[in-house]
Amino acid sequence: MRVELIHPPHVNSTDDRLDPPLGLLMIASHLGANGINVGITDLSGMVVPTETGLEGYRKQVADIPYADIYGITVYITSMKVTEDIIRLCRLKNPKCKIVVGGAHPSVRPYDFTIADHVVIGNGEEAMVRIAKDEIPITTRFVVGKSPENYFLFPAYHLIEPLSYHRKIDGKTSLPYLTSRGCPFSCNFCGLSNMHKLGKGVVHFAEPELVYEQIKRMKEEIGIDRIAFQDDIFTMKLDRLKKILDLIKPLNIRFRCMGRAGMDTEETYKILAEAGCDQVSWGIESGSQYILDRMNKKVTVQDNKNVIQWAKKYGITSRAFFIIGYPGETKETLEETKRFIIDADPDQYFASNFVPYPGTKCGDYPLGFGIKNVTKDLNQFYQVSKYGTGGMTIDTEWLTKEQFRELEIEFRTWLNKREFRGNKQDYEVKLHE
Ligand code: B12
Ligand code: SF4
Repeated sequence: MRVELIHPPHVNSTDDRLDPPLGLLMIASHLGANGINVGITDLSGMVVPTETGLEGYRKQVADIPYADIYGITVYITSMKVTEDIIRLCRLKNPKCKIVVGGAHPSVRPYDFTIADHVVIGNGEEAMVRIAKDEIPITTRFVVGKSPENYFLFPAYHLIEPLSYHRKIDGKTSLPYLTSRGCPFSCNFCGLSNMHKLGKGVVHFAEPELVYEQIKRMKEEIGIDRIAFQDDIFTMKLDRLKKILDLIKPLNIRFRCMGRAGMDTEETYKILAEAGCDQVSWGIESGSQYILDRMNKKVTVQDNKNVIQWAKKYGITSRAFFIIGYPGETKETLEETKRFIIDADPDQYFASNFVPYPGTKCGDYPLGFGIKNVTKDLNQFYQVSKYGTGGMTIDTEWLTKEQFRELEIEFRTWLNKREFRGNKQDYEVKLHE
């Protein structure tokens, strides 16, 4: 019995080989722990020749090994590519079972008539049951249950860590998680719905386990740069202190995500002392009206505070913004500009608002003043390959065209700003 887990390429991404697919690494470690022979094929970094269709892919995926079960991770924007990959897997082994899971199948399982099983939620436990033949082939939708341990050591040995592009302070990094879940429920985000952990439920790894695993990453893989992928790494100050005290002697450099309104100045002091290179936050907007409409549970001042604290302790501050959220107008975008001038984050990233299925905005668009959403899921990306805007939508406040005009003006203004601190290669190109 051989299971092959596949990460499809992402056509519209600026660089789709930044990070290895952590979800598949977690599933693979559970399969391995259950004695199942598993491999990972990561097709990221491939230019997909859409013009040549299936023939084009055929050459590129010829290397996918023969397997009895293929498990594919699917983001909304990789639906089309996934369908092609599934056809090729069936050519490789006509008797294979196809399983899909991840962000999009978890919230829109009915979109996947082409797969044998669609896993909804976290995939570790479900994939083991499928591989052990405990799920009848007639059961198409499999709801993932909580695994006994959310924090097995990810199966990094199945990938080539140095082939990925994300660098922290000049050296290749690996993604790693110390918690699963987020207690908030912002209207544009589908996380709690996607992972089926239950509203507001968060699972935490013990600080000692985090220390042991990071030590392993250093000793066994030679990696001393970690991209903490937790939605909010800084969530509980006491726990954070314990983790940082333990890992400090390992001399790693890392980046993570913080949370305005929750973090204190002390958070940034202890992060800096432990080797933190960069913190990012979903700042989203400089307008309190927009933040409230998003159910972000944060004030403009909270957002400003975290940026100032990070800068005070020498940590690169990276602010993510969403533009075009329903309610956005020329005036609210001006407020965001004023916020950026005032708070002056070192780095910034603006994504166009996208009403993803599984989020409150995506599932109840009319309630949010969103109109005429396209059915073409390939359009659901936030930033295009060239760093310019992705999808635009009509809202009660702005038409697509009006928004695009404001967006171009905003991006032109933003791109003239200094972009400080360590950069990824694609960012060097975008900001040169
Ligand atoms: C890191 C990250 C990235 C990274 C790296 C992605 C990678 N190589 O893995 C980068 C920056 C490249 C990225 C890019 C994009 N991302 Co992103 N990303 C994330 C983030 C923050 C963490 C992902 C992660 O590692 N989670 C931890 C692991 C353990 O969870 P997981 O991946 O979901 O996997 C679990 C389950 O989903 C399931 N599962 C996953 N795959 C499979 C497969 C099978 C067979 C089974 C059975 C189960 C299963 O089991 C896993 C283990 O429990 C998430 C938000 C989040 N917190 O999840 C957004 C998120 C996944 N991204 C999102 C989006 C929209 C994008 C982009 C389209 C953005 C854009 N350009 O417009 C691109 C698309 C990239 C692509 N490959 O298609 C959305 C997805 C929405 C959707 N419905 O599809 C999310 C949810 C953020 C959000 N709320 O908007 N992303
Ligand atoms: S946007 Fe961030 S804070 Fe809000 S629900 Fe999603 S992960 Fe949590």
